[in-house]
Amino acid sequence: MTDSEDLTLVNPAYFLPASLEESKIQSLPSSAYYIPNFISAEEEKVILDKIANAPKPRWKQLTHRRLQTWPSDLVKDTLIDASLPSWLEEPVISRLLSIPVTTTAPDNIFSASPHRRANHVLINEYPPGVGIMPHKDGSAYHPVVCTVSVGASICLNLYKTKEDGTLDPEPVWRILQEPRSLLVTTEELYTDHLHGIADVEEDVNLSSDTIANWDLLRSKQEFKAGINPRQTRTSLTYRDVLKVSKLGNKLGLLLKR
Ligand SMILES: O=C(O)CCC(=O)C(=O)O
Repeated sequence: MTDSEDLTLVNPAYFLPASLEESKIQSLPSSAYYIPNFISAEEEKVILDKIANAPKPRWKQLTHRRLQTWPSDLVKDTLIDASLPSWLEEPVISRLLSIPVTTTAPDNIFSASPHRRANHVLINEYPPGVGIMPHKDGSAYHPVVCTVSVGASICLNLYKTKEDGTLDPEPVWRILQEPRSLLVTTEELYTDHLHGIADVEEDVNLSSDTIANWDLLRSKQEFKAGINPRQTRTSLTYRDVLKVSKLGNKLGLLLKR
């Protein structure tokens, strides 16, 4: 066995389950899946470099957080038809489409979505102490979100609304997302629950009792003290935007005349 083969056994470059069912977060309502080694460390580095080297106007600066939208912002919930750059297609989209939801049928997580694939990626960068308010993703998208995390770990909180319609500020579930992982949320979890990230310098009280995907984590040992000191974490959220306008193509043709 060569040194590099040995290294691969200890720290496999990436690892995909035979079906998403194998990676289901059992303690959550339908449905969420967590794959800890969805991309390799090398692929993570390429993605981080591409994000860092994107043209400056790509960044939208919010008060504490900044984000990039690919291929573009939505206009009235509509995407102007355009391809994603190759570094957002490969390896993530082909891997998403390659994993069947169950081993008994060929369907993947986007088989029922209008374009049968993700056509939009939001990139959010969270420095330590910065999160995102509890929210729902809304009706512009097919109800499947695939989140690839890079750079560092972070805790995603899931919330319920109370009977009077107001937000219960105490999260009902927490999901720990490690760098290079994939989290897929669908169905009721997408439509009925809110998600958010706390504005904290460290995630605390992490254990098998408090983290829904504890059994699926790659590095439980890293969190055995129950703490995740935040470092800059970036997420890439892949979705299928329902309405796509070919307007961009028509405009392009007109300009070429
Ligand atoms: O960064 C994340 O994991 C969550 C991002 C998010 O909530 C969103 O894009 O709507």
